[in-house]
Amino acid sequence: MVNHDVVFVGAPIEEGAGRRGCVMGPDAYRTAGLAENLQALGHRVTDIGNLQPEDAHTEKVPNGTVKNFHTVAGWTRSLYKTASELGQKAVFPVYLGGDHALALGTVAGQSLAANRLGKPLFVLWLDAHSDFNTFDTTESGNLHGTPLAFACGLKGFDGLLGHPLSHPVAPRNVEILGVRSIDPKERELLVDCGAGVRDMRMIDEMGIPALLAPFLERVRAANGLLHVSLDVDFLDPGIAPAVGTTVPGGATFREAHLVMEMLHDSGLVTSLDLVELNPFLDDRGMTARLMVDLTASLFGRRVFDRPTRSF
Ligand SMILES: [Mn+2]
Repeated sequence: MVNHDVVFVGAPIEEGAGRRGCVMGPDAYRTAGLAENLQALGHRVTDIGNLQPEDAHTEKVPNGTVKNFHTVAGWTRSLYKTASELGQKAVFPVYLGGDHALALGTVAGQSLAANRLGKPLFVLWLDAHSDFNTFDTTESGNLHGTPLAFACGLKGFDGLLGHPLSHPVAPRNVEILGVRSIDPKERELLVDCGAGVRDMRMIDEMGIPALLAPFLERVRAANGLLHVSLDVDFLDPGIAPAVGTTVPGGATFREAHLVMEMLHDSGLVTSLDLVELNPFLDDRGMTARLMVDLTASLFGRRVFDRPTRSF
């Protein structure tokens, strides 16, 4: 098994979500033993602590619907800078969220880094939502519903970075898996841009391997880098209640672990977001522990490695 130099980047942003609590996410992962679990698998872990948002308060607010624009823009800039630096090093960054607005910075930064390394970036978006709204289409104004559209270079994100996005992700390199809630306007944007969308019905009818294996094969054939963005609401709320945007009918325990084990087997994943964990809504840490277990599967843990434990 490949041993990675894993770097934890805490991003306690909660201003992109509609309710408070994601600020506690990074520390919940630490408390649930994320570092210890990866170290037990032979990986080296460095936790650089929590980032701070840059100051973006002079930017013009794009419209009256968008919420907490200056704070989210500040986080986007600091995460973009960190991700573009880490993405060029021989390390495996794990971004501890924080709500999904953190991916405004991480995906764009990893994409810039991939370009500098001369490789295409692919993105696997594990989420109940497609997060493909723009500042113009968002109805809630919560910017955690926009990062994938921004990363793909859609227009209407002026002022977020302070400069145009130089290296967007090619939409055909994006695969959204597990989706079961899309707004009408973002559906149009998604269809137009050509990103891969695999909804829960497809998982029901075809199963995870038939959907995920062809995507991984495309990443491999292109000698690409793969960024995985794991939203807690990808999972069924019955096993993962600690998220502010639950949608019934999510991925089961077994489906989610299968995704992670296939990702590990592929050896293709180079960076990871863990987002939308809201510990304030958790039930005795069960969601934080599940996210830690899923991450351990992504880093190579097998059933054989798991000590039996009672629940
Ligand atoms: Mn999301």
